[in-house]
Amino acid sequence: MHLTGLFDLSLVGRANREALQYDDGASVRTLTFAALDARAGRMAGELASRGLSRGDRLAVHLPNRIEFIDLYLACARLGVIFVPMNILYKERELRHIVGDAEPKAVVAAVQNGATYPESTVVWDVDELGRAAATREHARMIAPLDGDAPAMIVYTSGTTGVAKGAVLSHNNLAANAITLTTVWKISENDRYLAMLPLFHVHGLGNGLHSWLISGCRMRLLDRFDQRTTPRVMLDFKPTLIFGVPTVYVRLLDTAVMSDDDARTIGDAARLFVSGSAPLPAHVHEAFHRRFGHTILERYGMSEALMIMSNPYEGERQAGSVGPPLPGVSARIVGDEGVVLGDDQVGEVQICSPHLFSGYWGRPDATADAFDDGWFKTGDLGVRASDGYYALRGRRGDLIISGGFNIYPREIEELLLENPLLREAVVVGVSDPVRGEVPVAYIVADDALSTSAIEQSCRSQLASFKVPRAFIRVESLPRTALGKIQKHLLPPWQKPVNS
Ligand code: MCA
Repeated sequence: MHLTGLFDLSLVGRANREALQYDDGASVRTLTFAALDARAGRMAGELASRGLSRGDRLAVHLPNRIEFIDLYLACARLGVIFVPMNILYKERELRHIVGDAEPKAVVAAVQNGATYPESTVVWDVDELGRAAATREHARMIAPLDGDAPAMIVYTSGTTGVAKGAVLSHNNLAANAITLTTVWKISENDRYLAMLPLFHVHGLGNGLHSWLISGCRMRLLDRFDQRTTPRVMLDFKPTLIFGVPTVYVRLLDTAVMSDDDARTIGDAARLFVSGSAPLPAHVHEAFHRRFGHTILERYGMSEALMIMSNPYEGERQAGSVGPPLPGVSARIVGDEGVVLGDDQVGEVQICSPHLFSGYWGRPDATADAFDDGWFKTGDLGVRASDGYYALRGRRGDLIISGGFNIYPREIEELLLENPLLREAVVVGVSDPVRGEVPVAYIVADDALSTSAIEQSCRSQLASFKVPRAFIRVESLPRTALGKIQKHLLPPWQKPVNS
């Protein structure tokens, strides 16, 4: 179905209810669903007048703000394919996405100071918002099939090049209908949106569950340990979606007192964690301090949500639960053999939320599937009770603060420097972010570490910049030349860094 039909359950059906609170820089403003509907209609009119129509792409490079939502709703109405880009991305990363998705324009906050490829049409979000505000509210809804693409989400691969996962209206609808059902999200909820809207977690799960259920949402520009606890005390959310780093931060007694934690816990109904593994000790400590058992679930950009611990029933620490309704899963061994319980293999799935393929990459798409099953690249095991546990990745992937980092991308950048002969990037465990990247390099003495770091900083999103560059004489390799990461000298995080 057309996503707009689902959104209208609230935009039209709950027109006079309070939909959203957000900070416009001067004060906290409240909008009803009718007001949101009108904003979306005006924005759709503005985008159409600028030549956007069904099948065109619009890239959006914005932090969380109201216009992000206007643009998303407007694109869905027009059948324009929405391409969110991580706000932390630098020119190198943006150039690749813009070159690949070929959007008609990029919407950005000019004061972000980001640089886009020369030929890119950039629309300043403030100017666009002002232009939209002068338009009549018209409900322009392009007819389209539910299999039409709604979004292209860029996700890096082991090749180091980000590929665009194409998600359809049907994919996003099925995912959100499932989540609102299994997590019992209703219009009585109060949802705190603090995760970035440019990723599937904040957008595909958060924004969609809000719009379908018609609950009340408080939009924050981001999670900030200094300010978010205050908002939690004021807004009293019942529903919180977080990544493990958020929960680790909330457990810090310097961030929040035990009393405040209890107050927040008493008002809340459900805390969900995803995007990275939640350590069992965080699970337990959170239960002690907030009186809630975090519900851990598993998903990825290509497949949206895959598995979830139950709302009713046992939420097991270290497990991601059974597959969600409609999702079929199997564990496959090295020889392509389907394995039984308690055996570790690759998680493969079929699902109504599964993407149709990578934008313009039939070969990568074909590689990602095995006889219709999507190869997640994650290793997992199913217990006899039907719960799954993840056991790492097949390929290399570092997850830092819930953001995915593919070592290959950083290695390729490092090796562009002729004074640097070899480089390997590994994930080192970190108590707050889960993992952080560290680089081992073989380089000429003439090349200073600070110059290498500076070059990474200017070209990569900050979370991808290695925390340390360790010089080694040579990289330990097998006879076949494969790098033996376990033989690299260990790195100790300096105190206070
Ligand atoms: C982080 N930074 C940001 C933001 N988030 N800057 C601007 N806007 C943001 N939204 C930067 C900071 O500037 C800083 O950069 C660095 O990241 C760490 O920030 P810090 O203040 O120390 O924050 P923190 O307390 O460590 O918390 C970080 C965070 C952030 C807020 C938890 O990591 C985050 O929002 N993660 C969520 C990622 C997410 O939504 N992933 C979903 C992917 P510097 O280092 O330069 O100072 S979707 C997915 O994985 C699948 C589908 C799934 O299953 O969900």
